[in-house]
Amino acid sequence: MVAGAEPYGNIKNAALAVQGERIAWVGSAAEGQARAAAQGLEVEDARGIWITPGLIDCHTHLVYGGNRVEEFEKRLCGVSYEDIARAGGGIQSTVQATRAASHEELYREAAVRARRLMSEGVTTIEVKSGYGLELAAERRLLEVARELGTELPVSIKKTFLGLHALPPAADRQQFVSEVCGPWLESLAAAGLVDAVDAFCENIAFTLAETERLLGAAKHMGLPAHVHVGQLSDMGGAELAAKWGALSADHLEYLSAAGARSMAAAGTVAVLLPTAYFTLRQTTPPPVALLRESGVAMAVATDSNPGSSPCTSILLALNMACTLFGLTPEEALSGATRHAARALGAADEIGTIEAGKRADLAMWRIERPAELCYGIGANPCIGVMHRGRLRTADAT
Ligand code: DI6
Ligand code: FE
Repeated sequence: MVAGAEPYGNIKNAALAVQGERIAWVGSAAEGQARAAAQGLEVEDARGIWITPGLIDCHTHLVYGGNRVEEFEKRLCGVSYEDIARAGGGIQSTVQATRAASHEELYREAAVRARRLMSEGVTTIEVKSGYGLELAAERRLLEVARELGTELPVSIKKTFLGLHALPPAADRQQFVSEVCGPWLESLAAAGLVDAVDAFCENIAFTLAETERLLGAAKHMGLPAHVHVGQLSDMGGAELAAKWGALSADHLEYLSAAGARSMAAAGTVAVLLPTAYFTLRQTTPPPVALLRESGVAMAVATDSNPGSSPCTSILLALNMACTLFGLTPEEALSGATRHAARALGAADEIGTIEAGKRADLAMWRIERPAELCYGIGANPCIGVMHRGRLRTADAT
């Protein structure tokens, strides 16, 4: 998964050198040995394992209180996700549980989920707020996200999902104005916002409301992600492209014009197959259209209590192949180089190249497609994060 000429960018019999937090050099084992001998470097024999870039989960809602298992049961009795949301359940019920939880509880539960992802080779996780819906509660979620990154050997990207759901009894216009004005300013000033996000959907926020957040973010020099086309096509992909969003996420409902505009803007399509699976949706994202249009596709877990109670990036890769028809090579690119692009971090992570961060995952597999093939298998035997190695036993 480097710049090698083989499929997956593979280099056979490869070696790499790490210095501090960075990859210093990548090449053939023979050359690596010669260099190491000449410079008197310490050498570790990886003995036939596969090394990939550390995996990147570029779309999660990892920090929240409680769970939504009752809603899961309701859906299995025929009530739809939209009906539950309209009746004040769904996101709103997680908001209540989140507000009721202490900082410590939120951290503890999110850390369990983060560790599960990390045990599958994940070295970077994007974490969205969005279950607070009031300034202090949103701040707490972003602080917990930041703490995950300082306490655990994983890199965290913090996204302020200001427009996730309208609090009950709130005035729409006033809420949107506060989110896009004082809330965003205050959270960004505290260093808690790497990017913004909005849920642009018929059960959530309109194009015009989403555009206000995108405009405010642009004004402050902050990048954006947007949830679009999960349940309907409202033209959100075009809007994301118009504002140069890093990513448009979900995209089950996407027109050819939407895909074209994303390609032109370089907006990455983040596909979330475990959410599609959980909601038992039947219209997959138009992968052929995305391919033809030249839109980069990332794959993520969307880990959240409602539509994707999933903490397995490998399951997301499997479902990207089995449900959406990605090739295993596309799926793996989706959790490495394209996920890095979706986070605006392609210079730092996502491939094994000299100068990039030494974030690596080690696997006991025969060929890379095995990372997409297994269901419930975890062949990860070690992870390096910022140049520091830990083996599976130590995680
Ligand atoms: N789309 C999603 O899939 C999550 N948020 C969003 O905007 C689901 C949120 C939830 O149901 O709790
Ligand atoms: Fe989401």
